[in-house]
Formats: sequence, C-alpha cells, structure tokens
Amino acid sequence: MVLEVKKPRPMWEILFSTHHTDVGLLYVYLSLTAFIIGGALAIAIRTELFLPGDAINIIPDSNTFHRIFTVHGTNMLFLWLIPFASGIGNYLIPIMVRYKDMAWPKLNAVAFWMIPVGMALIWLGFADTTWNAYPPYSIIRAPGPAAEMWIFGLKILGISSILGAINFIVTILRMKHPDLPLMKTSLFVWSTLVTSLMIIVAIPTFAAALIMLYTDRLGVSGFFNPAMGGDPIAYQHLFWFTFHPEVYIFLIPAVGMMYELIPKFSRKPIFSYQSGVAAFVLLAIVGFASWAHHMYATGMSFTEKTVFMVGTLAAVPASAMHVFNWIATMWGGRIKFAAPMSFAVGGLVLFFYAGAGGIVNTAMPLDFLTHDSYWVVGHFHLFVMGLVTFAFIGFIYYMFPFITGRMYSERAAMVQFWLMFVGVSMIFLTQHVLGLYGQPRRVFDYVPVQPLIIMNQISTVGAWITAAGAAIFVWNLIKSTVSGKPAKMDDPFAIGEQYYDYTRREPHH
Ligand code: HEM
Ligand SMILES: [Cu+2]
Repeated sequence: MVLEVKKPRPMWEILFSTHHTDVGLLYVYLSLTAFIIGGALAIAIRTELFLPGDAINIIPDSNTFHRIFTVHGTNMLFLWLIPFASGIGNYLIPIMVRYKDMAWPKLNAVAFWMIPVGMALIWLGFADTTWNAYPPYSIIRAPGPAAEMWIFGLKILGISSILGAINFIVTILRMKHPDLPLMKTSLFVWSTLVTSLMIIVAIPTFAAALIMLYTDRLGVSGFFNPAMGGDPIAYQHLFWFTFHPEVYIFLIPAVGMMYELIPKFSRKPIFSYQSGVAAFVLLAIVGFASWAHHMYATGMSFTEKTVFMVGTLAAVPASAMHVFNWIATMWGGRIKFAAPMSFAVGGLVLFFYAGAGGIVNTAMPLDFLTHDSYWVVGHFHLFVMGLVTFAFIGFIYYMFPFITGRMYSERAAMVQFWLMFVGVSMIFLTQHVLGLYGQPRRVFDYVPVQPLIIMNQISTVGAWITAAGAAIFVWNLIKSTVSGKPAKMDDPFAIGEQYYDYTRREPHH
C-alpha cells in the first residue's frame, strides 16, 4: 500500500485485485467500517439506559432495542474482530513466511467478497434473535425474513472463515520458505496458524446447527422444537461447542499482535518464544473442553458441571503464560510508550480484569449469581473491547507508517488512548457491579432505584468518552493518510528494530 498511496491506482484495480496486501487492506477497511457503525448502535443502547423509564427515547420500544443489540453483537464479533484479524493476516503472513502471496490468491479474494454479502444480510435483516439465536424463540417467534437473513448471513460468514483458514494453513505450512523453520517464524504466524486450525474444527458444528434452525423455522423439522419432540438445550450445546472455542478465535490473533508489539517497543527479545508457542497450542486444545460453562443453569448434572468447570480452569494457565511472557519481556526493557505500546499495555491490564471475572463465572456456584446478568456483558466486553480491540488499534498505529508512508499524530493517538482506557474501564467494570445488584442483561429498562441508576449512568458516560476516543481515531487515520508527515521508513518509531520488509511487493498476478 505504500506504493498505492505514493502512486495512486484506480479503485477498480484494488477492488478486483487478488494480491494479498490489497485483499488484506480491503478486509481492514471493511472491518473498521463495521467497528464504527457497530459502535454507533452501542452508543444508542447506552444512551437509552442513561435513565430508567421513558425519560430518554432514543430507541422507541423494546423490540427495536432487541434488534439493535442483536445487530450490534453480531456485527462486532463477525464483521469487526474476525475480518480485521484476517486482514492483518493476509497482509503479513506471506511476508512473514517469505512467499509471494497467499497459497490460493483467487480463493482468498472470494473469501473476502463473501463478507460484504453476509454483512448486507445481517444489516438489512436487522434480526432480533440475539447473537445466540437460542430456540425456541428463534424458531417459533422471531419474525422473518430478518431471522432467515441472520441465519444465512452467518452461514456465509462461516464459509468465508473456513476458506480463509484453509488458505492460511496451506500458506504457512506448505508455502513457507524452506530456509525458515516453523519454530523461527513470528509468534503472529503461530497465532494465525492456531486460529485457523480452531476455525476448521469449531465452525462446522454451528454451520450444522444453523441449517437445523432454518428447517425448524420452516416447520419441516423439530430438532429444537419441544412441541415436536425436539430439545432446545441441544442447540445450546451445538452453539457453544463452536462459540467457546470461537472466543479464543477472537482472542488469539490479538495475542499474536501483542507478541509483535511488546518486544519491539521494549527493545528486548521475547522472554520465551517456546512458551508462547506452547501456550497457543494449549489454549487451542483446552478451548474445546469448556463449552458447557455457558450452560450451568440449564439443569446439567453435578458431574457434568464439574467436568466443564475443570475444563475451563485448564485454560487459565495458558492465558497466564502469555501475560507472564509479556511482563517478563517488558521487565528491564527500554520501553517506548508510543501509541502502539500504550494500547498493548492498556489491553494487558483490561485482559487481567477480564480473566479474573472469567474465573468467577467458571466457579459454578458463583456463576449462578452472575449468569445472564449484566456481569456477563462486562466480562466478555473486557476481552473483546478491552484486550482484543486495544491490541487491534495498537497494531493499526504500528502498521500505519508502513502502509501509508506517513506518520499518524502521536499526540492525538495518546489522547485517544487515555479516553478509551478510562471510558472502557468505566463502562465494563461498572457493569460487573450492576450484575451483582441484579440487573439482567438485554433489558430495555430497569427498576428506578439506586444504585442501579447511578451505575448505569457511569457506564453510559464511559461509553460517550470511549466514543470521543473513537472519533479522534477515525479523524487521525483519515487526516494522517492524507497529510501526515512522511515517515522515516527504515525505523518510523525510532526503536532500532529490524522490521519485516512490509513494503515489499511481488508483481501482480
Ligand atoms: C480466562 C479466560 C476465560 C474464562 C475463565 C471465561 C469464563 C466464562 C464463563 C464461565 C462464562 C459464562 C458466564 C455465564 O453466562 O454465566 C463466560 C461468558 C462469556 N465469555 Fe468468557 N471466559 C474467559 C475468556 C473469554 C474470552 C477470551 C472471551 C472472548 C474473547 C470470552 C467471551 C465470553 C463471552 C462472549 C461470554 C458470554 C456468553 C453469553 O452470551 O452468555 N471469555 N466466560
Ligand atoms: Cu466460554
């Protein structure tokens, strides 16, 4: 893209390109767009909840409210987190494994172009199923064609992920330069490899569940319909068999990015490369042994619950290994707190809180207090908005000079960092407390008593502060792309690091 910005190319050439850097950037642009419009829905939700009752009427009724948080959640997970990680993977993996492109460039472009189709179905349908689409509501009551559009949107996004994952695996394992052993590749390569393998194992189960949901809606089957002898809880097993591993699919690419940022900006090698690899592999395996921790309240036997509790706890050491590795890498380093590093460290702090809350959920007796309460909303957002989004934003700033040949405004980026760090902490730490005070998740209104009112207000003000940070972010990216100072390309952050040749460009196919 350095070349693109310096020598602009016609739009159609980029749109029809199969070159990995072009496709990678298309993913990044699309996912950033999704992040911004999904964020607008979040602001609507939080603004509505600033006061109980009808005092604020930004969302007219509870049906619309359900549609808004359904599309917000679906959009953020499947159109922001997943495509952004694929975009950076597309851009960097061929460079990191020293091959000219992805293994199958055309398939790669096809996988990308499925995403706008899925996106259109999800946004135009505006379903109210929640991102879990639990039956019986999703099969008996949820209005069509919105629910059908949601089902097919997710189907298409799932197929796109699988195609992308196959391409990554083949590129990394088969196209890697023969002089480059796998154990010498960047930990970001490992993170992409592990994520791709998890996608291939996890997604088909949900893909099957989606078809079953669809035929149940048509009334020709009753897999999950109690009136036809079906079992709605069976859906939850299929759903979480895919989506607990999927939370690691969201997480691991961000962890890979942290491994790129932290050593560079600490000006020290990674403390332990091997333990990073080991923790990735471990997380990928144990990630498949914990899905039913989302279902403690469904009447499973004590033995079953215990098995899943232990399975979940097994993942904690793997996450902790990453955190120790990052801290040990920073320890004694000459840390440069430029924006990429600030977002990495901020993400690390939020990750720590998130993990602590996760352990409470995992302890099955305590989960009866937190389950389906606002606590859960706070918990998973500390991961997805905390660690994952922070690592992504840090990584965007890190790649910015290599992609555009220009420097972003460091001061604006740091203002953004502090707004977002304070804002995100205010929103989601408070939501844990709201949950403990008994506010359920997914409600359009709440009982007008203290401390619910004040807690909701803190959470909402945090959301506005975060939005101000996001606005600065967008402004910084656009303004700096157009008129930022030219970057010193050999070492834009003055950290004396050996960079990959990000500007390398093989001839077009
Ligand atoms: C130390 C790691 C983690 C532990 C121990 C943990 C544990 C849990 C548990 C037990 C629940 C169920 C709460 C309930 O509904 O009652 C839960 C919910 C959730 N977790 Fe985590 N989690 C961890 C990491 C993550 C990560 C990395 C992500 C995402 C990147 C994540 C995303 C979610 C989501 C989305 C839910 C809500 C599911 C729902 O809709 O009910 N978790 N977590
Ligand atoms: Cu889970």
